[in-house]
Amino acid sequence: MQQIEAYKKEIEALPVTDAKSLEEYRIKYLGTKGIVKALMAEMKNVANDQKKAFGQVMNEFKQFTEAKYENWKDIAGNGAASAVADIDTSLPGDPLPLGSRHPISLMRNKMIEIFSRLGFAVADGPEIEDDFHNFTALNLPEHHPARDMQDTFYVQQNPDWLLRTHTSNVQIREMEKGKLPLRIVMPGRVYRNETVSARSHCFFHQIEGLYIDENVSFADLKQTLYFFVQEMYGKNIKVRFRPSYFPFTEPSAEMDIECQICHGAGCSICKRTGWLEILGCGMVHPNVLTNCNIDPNKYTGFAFGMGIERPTLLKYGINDIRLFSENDVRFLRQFTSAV
Ligand code: 2NL
Repeated sequence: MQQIEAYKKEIEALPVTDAKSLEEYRIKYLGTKGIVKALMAEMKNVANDQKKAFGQVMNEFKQFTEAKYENWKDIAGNGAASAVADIDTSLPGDPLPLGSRHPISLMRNKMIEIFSRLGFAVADGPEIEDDFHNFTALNLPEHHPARDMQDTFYVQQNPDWLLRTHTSNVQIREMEKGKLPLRIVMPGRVYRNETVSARSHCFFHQIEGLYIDENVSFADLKQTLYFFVQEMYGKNIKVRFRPSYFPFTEPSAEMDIECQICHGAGCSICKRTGWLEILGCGMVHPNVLTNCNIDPNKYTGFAFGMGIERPTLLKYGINDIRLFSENDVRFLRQFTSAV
């Protein structure tokens, strides 16, 4: 019994820290030729009247050595050592869950990518804008319906501030910098005070383009936009330009593509016309150039603007514009992609 007490003291002082010292401990105390087994074998030499007391001390010692072993195995030894040995580093790692790109971002990135191949850089600007950069500089006179309170969200504390109604404010700011020539696209979010429905929202996305240099012509405008839709919808796409009006361009036009649903036959999507309107464009109005300190006798330029939501709805067969901003993961997960 004194011997058992001595063993206990020895065990308490043991520096078991790694797999090797743990294994040495196991063999010495718990192995088939170990101390516990040897003490058990002593039982037969113990006098009958002491067997019970010795048995109790013996059992307690056995439990003590086993508990120590389990405890050490958890902290120091076996866990770490065998975990290292069990890892096959040649196996591929656990896959990380991929997020998904928003469909509006997918469409916007594709548009940017096409224009970047033509040398257009991406420009960005504020969504809260002053009246000058959103309206006045763009040749929008004060009585113009686009400035009506019904369409525009104004900032209550300062009626000169508003949420931009198009991304043209960025073009104005770029022109103001005075570095020409300029060849840029402006993607971004814009705001209109409209009733929210399946077809329209009070905020949406737009991409506008601007090219200003000496001798930029309407032919350059047409060929640039024709290249864009060919890259977007395929080489055989049919297009048409219709005369139109915008205060900031003269002349102005709208470009239609052959309806992607009925291929010109006429359906509910194209309102039986066979054509889909996809963008507005024109030669930058001389007043706009003058407002930005650019000499309209030396420089000309073209500009265009298109919405991103509508072609995205068409491309993915989505029937409600509100899905874009509801953050429903069942909707968003359908666009999982590495791009
Ligand atoms: C549309 C039409 C357009 C522009 C945007 C523009 C900007 C400046 C000067 C001249 Cl700074 N033009 N932008 C020009 C024509 C059409 O957008 O229907 N957008 C959705």
